[in-house]
Formats: sequence, structure tokens, C-alpha cells
Amino acid sequence: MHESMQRRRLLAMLGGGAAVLATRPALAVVSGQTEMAQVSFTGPGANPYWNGVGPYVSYPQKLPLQRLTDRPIQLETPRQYFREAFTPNAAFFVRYHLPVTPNEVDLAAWRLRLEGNFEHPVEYSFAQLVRDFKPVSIAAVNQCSGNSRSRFEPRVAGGQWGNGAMGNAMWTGVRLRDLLERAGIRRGVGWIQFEGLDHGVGPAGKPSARFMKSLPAHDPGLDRAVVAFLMNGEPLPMLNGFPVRLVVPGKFATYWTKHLSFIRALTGEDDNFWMKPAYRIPDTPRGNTTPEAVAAGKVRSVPIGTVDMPVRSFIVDPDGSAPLVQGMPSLIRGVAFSGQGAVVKVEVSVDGGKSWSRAALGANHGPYSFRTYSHRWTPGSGGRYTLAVRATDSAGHVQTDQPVWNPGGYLWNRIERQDIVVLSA
Ligand SMILES: Nc1nc2c(c(=O)[nH]1)N[C@H]1C(S)=C(S)[C@@H](COP(=O)(O)O)O[C@H]1N2
Ligand SMILES: [Mo]
Repeated sequence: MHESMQRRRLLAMLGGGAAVLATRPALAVVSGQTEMAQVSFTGPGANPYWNGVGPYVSYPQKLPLQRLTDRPIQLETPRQYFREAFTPNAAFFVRYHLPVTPNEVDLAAWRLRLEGNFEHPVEYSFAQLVRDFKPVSIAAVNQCSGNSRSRFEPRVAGGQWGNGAMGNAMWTGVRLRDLLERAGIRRGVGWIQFEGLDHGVGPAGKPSARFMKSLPAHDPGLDRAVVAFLMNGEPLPMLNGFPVRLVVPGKFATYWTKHLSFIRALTGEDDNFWMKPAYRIPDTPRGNTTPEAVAAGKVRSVPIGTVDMPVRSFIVDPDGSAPLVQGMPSLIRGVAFSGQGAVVKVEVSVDGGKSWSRAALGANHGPYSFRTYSHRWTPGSGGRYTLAVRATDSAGHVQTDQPVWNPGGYLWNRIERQDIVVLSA
């Protein structure tokens, strides 16, 4: 949609009685048609499925997604929605940490506040954000730090996501730096903190915990960051952060604060629970360590925001649910991305990773987006095959077969495989 049309629609929404968007996630519907058998894979092996194994549940503004937990709400995107570069808003995964999340936001009353050590602490209405700044759009992948955590061996605590705790969207909004520059960051400010509207009893047992995340004031991620009011050209679904969320292209989703309402300039380091001990990775190559090293207290940790997302690629089709047929052309396809440099190459293997062929890349939507790939393959004989895919980014990172292990279950990016059967013709 044309940008000025989007702005007109948003402003119409402000004035036109639809200022309150109600969603009521409490009225979630378990879809009888698509609910899967409840399988459990609590251990000891890694999850063998592409997705996690929760039931399909439909929340307001959402298609049936795979539910991990309801309080806080965690919903995983099923595999088939990753055929396209842009993930539909209604299928986009959902992750919260606190049980009380907004069902509605009154746009007439809502404000984005810049407070703390700014020269000019200031607050903006939704209309001011839309009207008074030059909007920008960027395609970027929102991926949970714990995406694919259920692959970890030995298993680790935390949401047992398959591969569906990620999604790509075209985000439109205001450059974070424009807001920070107008407010003026005072000398001595080290960190910028972000907070949304959700709250409730947190893991530390505090009854009114808030989810707060901070990045260093000079982090290059903040130069790319956008305070987004549109997702794929539409207002954000409530569960994805209506009315605005922070988008930090290249960084893990934990920094992409939903319902963003407070931006704080801090002089000291932020050591709230969500910065320490949560969301930290070993200060080692690939964030890799061992249970033994952790038990021995030998692992120095840093916030996961210290790194950008490592390169990954996924097989969406074929998914192993039906056999292919000897002599019949088929399409191996999926998506790839990296937070550390644009995807420049995707390779596909039909022999479990022994030999590789270069796949064709789909349209380029910028370095932080999903890039689709496809590879036409005509199986020459019947039998069992293991497909594999690996991507390379512009910084030269290539996916490997080495798994990663850390106690948080973060940074998984091993080469993906899919077993399939080919029928003899
Ligand atoms: N306000 C708020 N923002 C948040 C979170 C949260 O719990 N509260 N979780 C973060 C994490 S860890 C993830 S993975 C993403 C999930 O984004 P989504 O729900 O739009 O998919 O939101 C991030 N932003
Ligand atoms: Mo996350």
C-alpha cells in the first residue's frame, strides 16, 4: 500500500470511532478441526518435529497457531506459513513473559514517553508519531532467542519451540534515532531502556513485574531501529504489540519491545531480571559451552544483544508428510536469513549433506528480511532421502553441522534436515 494512504488510514482510525481496538485474548478458541494430538517430547532426545507440539488454538486476530502456554501467551507459527518471504500478521508467532497483556489500547489516551536523562523529556501521541515524523519502512525478521530450543541436547529449560518462533514483516514507523535526537541524550547516558504495557507476576516472584530491555546508547542496532506502527501495511495485531513496537533489525526479538510506551535514558547499566540473569549467552564463539563448564561456574555471560542473529535456513517443502515420486519434478524450498549480513547463497543437498547444489534465490527485500530460495529436483530413483539446506551470508558465515549448547537454549543455527520417501515409478 502507498505510504501516504497508510497514514491517511491510520489517522482515520484515530478519528473514526475505532480508537479502541479490542481483542480479548481471554476468549481464545481451541479449533476442533485442527487440534493435534497432544504429543510430549520432554526428553531425553531433541524434538524431532519441525514445529513444537502444542495444540492449534485461535486467538483474536490470529489463525490457529500452536500454543505453548496461555499465561503468558506463547504461540508458534506452523511451518506452511514460511513459504513466502513475508509472514502473514494473522499467522505471526506470539511470545510474552508476563501474564497480564493489553486487550485494548485507547489511542486517544496512549502516549509514548521519553523519560530519564534526556535534555527534553517528551511524550508523543499516536497521531504525533504518525504525522510529525518521516515514516520509514524496513523488512526484518523477528526471531525469538529461543527459536528451536527443543533441539538442544541435553535439553534446557524454557519454551520448547520448534522452528516457528520467527517471522518476517515489512515494518513501517518512525526512526528511533529521530526520537532520541529530538529528546537529546544527555552526556553520561550509557543505556537506553524500553518498556511496554504488559505486567503481572514475573519469574522473580514480584507481583507487578514489567518487561524491560536495554541496549547501549551507541549500539549500531539502535541506528537501524524503528518504532513501528504498521506491520505488513496494517496496524499491528494486539498480540504483536499494538499500537507501536520497537523493531531492531538483525537483533533477537527480545529487544523488540511490544506496546512500546516508555523509552528511558539510563546512566547506569540495566540489571533488571530480563537483562540479568535472563537472556544472556556465554561470551564464547557462537555462544557455545557445556553443562560441565556451567556447573563449574566458569562461564562468563553477556547480554544476547551483544550479538546479531546468526545465519539460518529452513526447508519448508517437502515436509515429509507425503512421498515424492521417482522421475517427477519437485520443488525444495524455504527461507533463509542472517542478522550479520545479507544472505548471498543457499545450497541444498539431497544426500544428507555430502554434496550441495546452489538454489535459486527469491526477491531481495533487504539484508534483514527472509530470502526465499527454491531448487527444482527430480529424484532419479525410489528410496529414502535426507534433504539438507545451508545458507551463507555476506560476512562469510556458513551454517555448519555443529550444534550449539548453552543453558538459555539460544542461538541455534545448525544445518536443517528433512527425511523423505521417494516412490519408485
Ligand atoms: N512488551 C513486551 N515486548 C516483548 C516481549 C514481552 O514479553 N513483552 N517479549 C519479547 C520476546 S522475547 C519476543 S520473542 C518477541 C515476540 O514478538 P511477537 O510476540 O510479536 O512475535 O517480543 C519481544 N517483545
Ligand atoms: Mo523471545
